[in-house]
Amino acid sequence: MEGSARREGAPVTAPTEQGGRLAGPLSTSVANLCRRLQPQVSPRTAAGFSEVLRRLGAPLQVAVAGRIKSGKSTLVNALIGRRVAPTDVGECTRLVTRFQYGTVDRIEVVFTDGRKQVLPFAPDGMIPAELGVDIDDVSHIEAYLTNAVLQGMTVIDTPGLGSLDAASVSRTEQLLGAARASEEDGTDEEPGSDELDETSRNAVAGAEAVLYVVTQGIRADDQQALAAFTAATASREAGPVNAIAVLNKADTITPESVDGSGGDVWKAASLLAEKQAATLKPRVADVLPVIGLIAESAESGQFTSADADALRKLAALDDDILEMMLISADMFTSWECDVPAGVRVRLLEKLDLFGIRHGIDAVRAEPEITAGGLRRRLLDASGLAAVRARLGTVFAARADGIKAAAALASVTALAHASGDPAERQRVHDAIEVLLAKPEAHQLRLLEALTLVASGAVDMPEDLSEEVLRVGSNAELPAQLGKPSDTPRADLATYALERAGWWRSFASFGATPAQSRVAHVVHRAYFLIWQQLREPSGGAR
Ligand SMILES: Nc1nc2c(ncn2[C@@H]2O[C@H](COP(=O)(O)OP(=O)(O)O)[C@@H](O)[C@H]2O)c(=O)[nH]1
Ligand SMILES: [Mg+2]
Repeated sequence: MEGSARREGAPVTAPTEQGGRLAGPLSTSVANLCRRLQPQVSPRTAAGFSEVLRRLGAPLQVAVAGRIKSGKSTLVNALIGRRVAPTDVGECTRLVTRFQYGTVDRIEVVFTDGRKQVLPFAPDGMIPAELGVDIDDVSHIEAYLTNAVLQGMTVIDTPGLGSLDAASVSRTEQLLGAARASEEDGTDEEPGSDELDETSRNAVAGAEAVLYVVTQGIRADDQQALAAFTAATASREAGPVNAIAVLNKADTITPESVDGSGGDVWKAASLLAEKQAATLKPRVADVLPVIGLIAESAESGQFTSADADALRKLAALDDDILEMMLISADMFTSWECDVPAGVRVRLLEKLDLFGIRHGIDAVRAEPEITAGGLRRRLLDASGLAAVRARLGTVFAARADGIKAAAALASVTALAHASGDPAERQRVHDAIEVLLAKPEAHQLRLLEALTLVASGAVDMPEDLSEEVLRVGSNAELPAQLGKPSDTPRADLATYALERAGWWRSFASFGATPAQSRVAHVVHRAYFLIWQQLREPSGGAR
């Protein structure tokens, strides 16, 4: 791309804690577009572009969304590897908290008027559940943590986007927007950002990707909840490109309630997750089962050697007694036994009954197992590794495309908000020029995918599935819907065949809107075919 891509070390934005690195070539071209346009637009739009530039240089913004009590904060802690977000109760669970990378651990309360106040961590290292300030004046909380995970993404914990009442949805949406407006540290280094008005702010506000947390009780209206996320992502639809869903609390599923589970909790969870994926399609590609609570305890140092000792003692009990105790939480804590009731309550809080049983089984299978070994067993049982892997392949690998697309959406929204038709046209033209470049094809594909996934362009089901497959997979065989060990020559033949098919569909079979999508898909197949023809493994 233009030579400036090489010099991306040069500060694109005011220096931030994130270091302002662009995610890749697509982000770089959008950044260049913003910089080129800045002198040609009104000061207010230009200020908006500065915001877009700053955002492009920050890690991917991932919002964790879902109903209240679906276990969002628990999962956030598991992902960060530190129990820092309060769960369950307390006023903090009603606020948006942004977890971002910082060189020193620090929490700030940001007030609606822009004021900030540093907050001490609670003695247990968490964000205090009660803030000691008037919560009605609070916009959101910023948590800067040294945890490495956050170098790759900023995690936004939300109170309850998608909860049933509209008021709480809109509060979350607003907070996500407001959070954006004052997220930067050292604002004064950024000339012009003060000129940002509300409309412009909203135009660049919001998360870029979403981790959607559902539980067993998913209903049709969770579709609505997913749609509600749109407003929080700067009017960009959440689709399979930038949304991942997990079925949390897999441990609480009664396997008997799921046909074909054979009484196995994890099997039941997988079956249920598949069903939910069908309900949530095409907004998410699939749904991964996970046990956030066990993941959190295993990953954040909550599971201690004292807990391991307690599990060992429990493992020594008679089967009959143990079975009785594991019937319910009440039975488990109230039964007479050597392990003090307080210790059992703690175990229950950290692992719940499923985790306790799993731990006991692990001890019985391997009596010499260490506390560390047990912790790893529990982590394995939580399903977190698969979620992490998915975050990596979906979000990390696509951060460039996701960020660039979100930035373009913001740029368009800013131009619209300006109310100046000439300015709007200028921006529009510049975007068209950018999108016409071959290297921007990935952006076009993401756009086409989003149009199809959101239903904005109607496609026969098999075709929309194909668009989703080509657009939302990272590996070539998966893009083509073929097993990963398919010979390259076969893949190439197939890609070429589909390229031809989509080209004729674009010309003959399609509506104008379908035709636009079809051209993009044709080109995608063609590029895949080109890659497959390259002698060495250009596939990755
Ligand atoms: N059994 C079980 N409980 C969980 C799990 N994840 C979270 N919880 C519990 O669910 C409650 C609500 O969790 P929280 O993370 O605060 O939900 P949020 O409102 O979505 O942030 C807490 O008591 C958690 O301990 C899980 O995977 N299994
Ligand atoms: Mg919460």
